[in-house]
Amino acid sequence: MPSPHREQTLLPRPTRVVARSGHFPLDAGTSIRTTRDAEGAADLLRTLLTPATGLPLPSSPTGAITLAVDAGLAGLGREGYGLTVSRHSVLLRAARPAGLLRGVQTLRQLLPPEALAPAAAAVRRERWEVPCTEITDVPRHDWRGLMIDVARHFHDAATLRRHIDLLALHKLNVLHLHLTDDQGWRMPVPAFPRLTSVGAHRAESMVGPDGSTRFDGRPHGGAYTRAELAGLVAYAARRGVSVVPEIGMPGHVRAALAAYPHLGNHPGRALDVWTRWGVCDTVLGVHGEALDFLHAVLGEVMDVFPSPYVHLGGDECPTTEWEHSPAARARAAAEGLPSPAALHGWLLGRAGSHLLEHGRRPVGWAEHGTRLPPGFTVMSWREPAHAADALRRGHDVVLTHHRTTYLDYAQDDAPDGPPAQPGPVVDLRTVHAGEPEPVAPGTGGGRVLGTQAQIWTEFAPTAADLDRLAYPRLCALADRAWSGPTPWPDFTARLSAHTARLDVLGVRRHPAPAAPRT
Ligand code: TNX
Repeated sequence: MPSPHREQTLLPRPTRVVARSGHFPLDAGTSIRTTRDAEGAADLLRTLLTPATGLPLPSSPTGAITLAVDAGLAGLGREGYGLTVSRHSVLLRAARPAGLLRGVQTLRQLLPPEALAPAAAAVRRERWEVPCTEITDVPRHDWRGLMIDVARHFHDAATLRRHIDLLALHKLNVLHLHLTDDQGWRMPVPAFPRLTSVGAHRAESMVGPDGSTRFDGRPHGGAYTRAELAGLVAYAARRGVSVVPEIGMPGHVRAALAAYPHLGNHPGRALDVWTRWGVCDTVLGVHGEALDFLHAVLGEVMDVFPSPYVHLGGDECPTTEWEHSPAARARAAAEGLPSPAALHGWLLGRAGSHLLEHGRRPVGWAEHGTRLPPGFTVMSWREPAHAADALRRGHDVVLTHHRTTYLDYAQDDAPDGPPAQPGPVVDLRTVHAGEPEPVAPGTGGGRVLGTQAQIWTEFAPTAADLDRLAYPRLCALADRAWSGPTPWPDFTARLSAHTARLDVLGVRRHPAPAAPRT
């Protein structure tokens, strides 16, 4: 017997749900009718349901399931949708194709959890029942994402595709890939082949946090091919997920400098791909060759990733090397900068302008004591005050405060828990509560685009680690990002039903208690 209350288990919570009596039967005879621009959503529905249910769900002009793009529904925005399930028909409508992709996930969650099974675990039934309901659903935020750091530990394309599927299930729409860091460079750039032949491999890894003196003694490495990245972008697009690439600069570039030492501030000095965690002193040079390098890398990034946003890092950039380099000091003076430290903003400004000239938008991490150049979208990770400050200065903001969105922090204080980034405990309830949203100042100010979770992977070498860190905390972030604040008991009730979906999908989740904390 299907649960009569399945519409109460939807995660994220829809804006408005009216339960009706009865069920729509889904069986071998059910077909899908589409209007123009709705074929992608029909394909996704089949991709998701056919392997588990065995139902072919062919397209037909008389299908009982209608998927319709109707520009007249502009009030639903880019991703909103309306879903009406009655005894004889299902009508899913949206103003834009992206809205239909969200509605398809809702329709999937209205089925029993077994309907999410992979083909190998398929349960064959003659008929599946969708409870009758009327749903209108519009997201609170446009940017609802997850960052995965594939630099500290490489995670292959198959693992990322799985995460894209899970993001889509939760109506998240951004996969931010942290592709480069001191410990590894994961994206090939044809003009600079050593970035991956050398920069993608390190000799060993530090065991334990920054400052630890223990190493694992094992090499580590990996890089994507261009075809894999292009495939990932297409796979994500079919599910309504945008892949936002991050190429970190001017700090966090040691892997690139190990491959090409002349791009740094000490051309003759050989560097290794870093084997430690923490903040490294090595930063990019500010000479012509370094700028040419950035242009080549960003050109390739823009070729592979159609995302309107490209992340340029900008975090944790020590300025000592520039202060001691005659060439950098000369550059600072020639540019009229008050000090070599100001080269940080200058270099980001140059890279950001290059993106803007090509119709893309630069994104950066907010840092203490330095401001991102105009035109940057700001990720405020250190302090909530950075978000409010950036908004006032006209930047759009993505809320990424470490205390509520860093999923590399431990999720409970169990003394024998798996190794985690030292820091505050970020438990399920903390993620669900989030940080109070800053109020955008209105005219002339920026906009809060949304929020995203971060998985830094110093302590997450395996695919199972990613699952455990992301789930169920990412469910809480998704709920907040799509629905806005929801009451904790309401969230936990929906999560405990939703957990059955995660289990059918084989998610190796953290066994977080779904019951309210006392
Ligand atoms: C800070 S957040 C970093 C990362 C680390 C992370 C560990 C940010 C922009 N930089 O480089 O991986 O802390 O939690």
